[in-house]
Amino acid sequence: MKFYITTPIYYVNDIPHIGHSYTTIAADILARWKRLNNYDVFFLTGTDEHGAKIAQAAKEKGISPEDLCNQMSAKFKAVWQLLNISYTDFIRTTESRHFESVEKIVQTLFDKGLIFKKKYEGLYCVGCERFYVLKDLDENGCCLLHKTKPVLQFEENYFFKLSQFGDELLKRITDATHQEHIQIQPEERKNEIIGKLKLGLEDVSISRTTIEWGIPLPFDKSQTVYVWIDALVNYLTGIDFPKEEFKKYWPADVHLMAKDILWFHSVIWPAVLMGAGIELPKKVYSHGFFTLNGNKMSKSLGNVISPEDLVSKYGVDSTRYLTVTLIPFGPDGDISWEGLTLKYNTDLANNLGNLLSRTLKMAEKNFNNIIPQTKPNLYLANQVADILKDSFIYNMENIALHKAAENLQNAITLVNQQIEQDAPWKLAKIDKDKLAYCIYSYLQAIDIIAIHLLCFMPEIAQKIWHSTGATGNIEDIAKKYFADFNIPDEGFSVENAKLGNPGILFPRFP
Ligand code: ME8
Repeated sequence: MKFYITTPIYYVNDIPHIGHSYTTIAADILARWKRLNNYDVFFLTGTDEHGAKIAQAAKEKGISPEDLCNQMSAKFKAVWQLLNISYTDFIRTTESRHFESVEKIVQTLFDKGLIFKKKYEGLYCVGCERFYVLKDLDENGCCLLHKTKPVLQFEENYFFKLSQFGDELLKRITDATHQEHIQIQPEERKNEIIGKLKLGLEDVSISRTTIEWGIPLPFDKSQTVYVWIDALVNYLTGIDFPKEEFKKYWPADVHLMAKDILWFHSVIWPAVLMGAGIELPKKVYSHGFFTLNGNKMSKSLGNVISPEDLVSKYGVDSTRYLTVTLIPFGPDGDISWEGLTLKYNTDLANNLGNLLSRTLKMAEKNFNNIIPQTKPNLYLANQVADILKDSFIYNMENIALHKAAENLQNAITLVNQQIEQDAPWKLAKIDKDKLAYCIYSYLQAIDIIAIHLLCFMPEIAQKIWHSTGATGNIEDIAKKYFADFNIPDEGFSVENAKLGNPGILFPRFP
C-alpha cells in the first residue's frame, strides 16, 4: 500500500525557523511511521520560489531572484538534513518539471471553459500573496497576519470559476461516505471552512500582469500564473505529473500545514483539482500556530528560534521530539525556552534517560555488561506492548503526535515504577538470580520502547537498541513487530549478549 504525505513548500524569503521545522518534523515522523508499517511512502517537501514576495526580497538584498532561490532552497535542504528529515523528494517551483505540470493544469482548466478574463480592483497583501476584501482586514485596514496595509491593485486578470464548485465541495467535505470524501482535520477547523463555504464562493484571479517572476500562462504569455496556483500544483509535480505515473501515489493521503494556509488547501486546491478532473486529496490536516513567549515569531521582533539553535542545545533527536510534543498537535500554543528545557528534563533526562542508564549501570556492576542467564521473561515487555498497542497506534494514525509521545512516556514510567518496586539495588546484595531475572525483564521492555521511539528519535532509538544487546537491524525488527505484534519468546535482547555503552544520551539541564 502507498502513503503520500506532503508539507507546504516554504517561501524562500525567510530562513527556516522552528515553525517550518514543526510541520516538517511532524511529516517526517508520520512518514517514518508508515514505512515501519510497511507502506510504500512518498514524502514531499520543497520551496515556493515565485511571486511578488520573492521578487521583492531579492530586490531588497540586491541579488537576482534566481540567486535568492538557490541560496535559500539550499538552506532549507541543509536544515532538513540536520534534522534527519527522510523526504523522498524536494521540489523547487523554479524547476522545469514544475513549469510543465502547472502549464498542463491551467491549460486544462482553460480548455474546459473554467477560466475567463476580467478587470479587477483589489487589495493585495504581498506577505500573504492574496487579495483581501475590507471585511477581512482589521480596524486599521491591515492584514491580520502581517499587520501591514494591502496595496490597491488594478489589473485585467484571468479568473478561475471557483464559485461553481462550492456546493460540490461542501458535499465532499461533509459527507464521509462520499467516494471522494475529503477529510479536513481537526474538527474545529473543518467547521470554520464549512461555515465560510456556506456563505458562497467568489471566483478567484489565477494570473498576474505585473509579476514577471513566475510561470507564464500557456494561453497568454503576457501574464504569469498566480503564485498560489503555481505552488499548490507542486503536490502533483513532485510525483511526476503530468505523466500517468503520478497515479502511483495520487491522491495524497495527507497534506500537512498550519491553519494560515488551510483555506488554500481545503477550498482552492480541491476546486482546481475537480475542475481539472483529478481526484481530491484524502486528508488535509492543519496544525496550530505557535507563538514564542506569547508573541508571534518574526524577524522584525528578533524573536525567531531557529532549528539550529535547538539542535545545538538539545541535539538532533531531542529537538525532533521536543518540537512536536511541546504543544498539543492541532490547536495553537505558546512555546518558550523554559518550557522546552522543562519538557526535555522531564521526559528525556529524568524518565527515558534514567531508565536506560540505571538498567545498564546495574548490569555493568553486577553482570559485567553481559545479559545474565535467567529464565527468559517478557512480563514487563508485554505490559509495555499492551499499553502501546492500541493507544500509540491510534494516536499516530490520528496525527495526535503529542498523545502518542505521552503513551510512550507512560510506558517508560511503568518500567521505572517496576524498578522502584523491585528495588534491584537491594537484590544485588541478597538475591542475584532474582536480580538477573529483573534486569532481563527491563531490557526486554526497553527494546519495545525503542521500537516505538524509532519514528520520533531515529538515532537515539538505534543507540538504545544496541546498548540493550538487541540483535538485528531495529528498523527491520520494528517492521516485523508492527506487522504481527509478536515478540520472540526470549525477547529481542538474548542471554549472554553483550550490552553497549551509549554514553549519556540526555545530559540534564540545571
Ligand atoms: O505559506 N507555527 O509558505 P510559508 C506553526 N509558500 N507552523 C508554522 C509557523 C508557526 N509559527 N510558521 C510557519 C507558505 N509555519 C506557502 C505554502 S504550499 C502549496 C505553499 C509552517 O513559508 C506551517 O506549516 O509561509 C505554515 O503553514 C507554513 O510554515 C507556512 O510557510
